[in-house]
Amino acid sequence: MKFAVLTIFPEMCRPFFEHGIVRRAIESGKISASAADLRDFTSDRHKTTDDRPYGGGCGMVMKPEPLAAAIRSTKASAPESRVVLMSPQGRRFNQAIAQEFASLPGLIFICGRYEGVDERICQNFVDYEVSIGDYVMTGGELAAMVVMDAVVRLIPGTLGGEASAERESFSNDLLEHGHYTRPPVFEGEAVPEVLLSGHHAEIESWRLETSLIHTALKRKDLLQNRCLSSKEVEILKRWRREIDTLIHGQSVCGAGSLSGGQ
Ligand code: 4GY
Repeated sequence: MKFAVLTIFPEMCRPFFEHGIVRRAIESGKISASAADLRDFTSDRHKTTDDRPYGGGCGMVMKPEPLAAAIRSTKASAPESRVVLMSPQGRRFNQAIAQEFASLPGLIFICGRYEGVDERICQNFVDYEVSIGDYVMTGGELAAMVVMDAVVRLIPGTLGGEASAERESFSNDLLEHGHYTRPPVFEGEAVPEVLLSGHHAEIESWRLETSLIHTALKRKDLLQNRCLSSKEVEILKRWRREIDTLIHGQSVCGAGSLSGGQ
């Protein structure tokens, strides 16, 4: 995977390339990453990358020529790369898009600043317009780093050590189960006993159960967009029975306990 970021602030990306999993992925040759300065693709002596909007109004627009030149220059050494524009108007980024991106040979990120990028670039040079959420930042650089970060860990061999990205949150559309490490008791809170038991099958079912219940409580929408396995249906029914028992126990104490004291 070849990542290229086109920006007027290439220095913003360097620390990201120089730490952690991303750095290791570069060192091991699993990915390459570069940040090109759009000013290097200007032809006037002031190295102008922005200009006033046609039709008037406040703010500035990124000029098309430096962007087009930078995209063409990057594609010359990575002709298979796709161009991604980071913008609040794009398709909302998620794990499925991260998977799709991870299978591509290269990504070229266009990072807008000011009021945005000349529409002719958006229409004629861009393959994907992607948003990381419904808010407006001062530039697309952080958004590009968010996308690269989610993509890099899906490239085989980049996570190193343990079983891989497959096992965890969102690969099965459930939230992660809780994680615990030493000490066994921290500020009066003990680690769930099953995790100390060494029973791998029981540990796995505890993990599935907590994942499912956390998802049901915090992100119902994730379950609604997904088929449940028979094991998962089983777990949810058991919880329903337990909650029913709890409610029944309350109602026999008197009608007032169910009405919430109003
Ligand atoms: N949200 N998701 C985002 C963003 C900055 C003005 C256009 C976002 O992806 N990018 O807020 N980008 C804006 C700044 C020009 C891009």
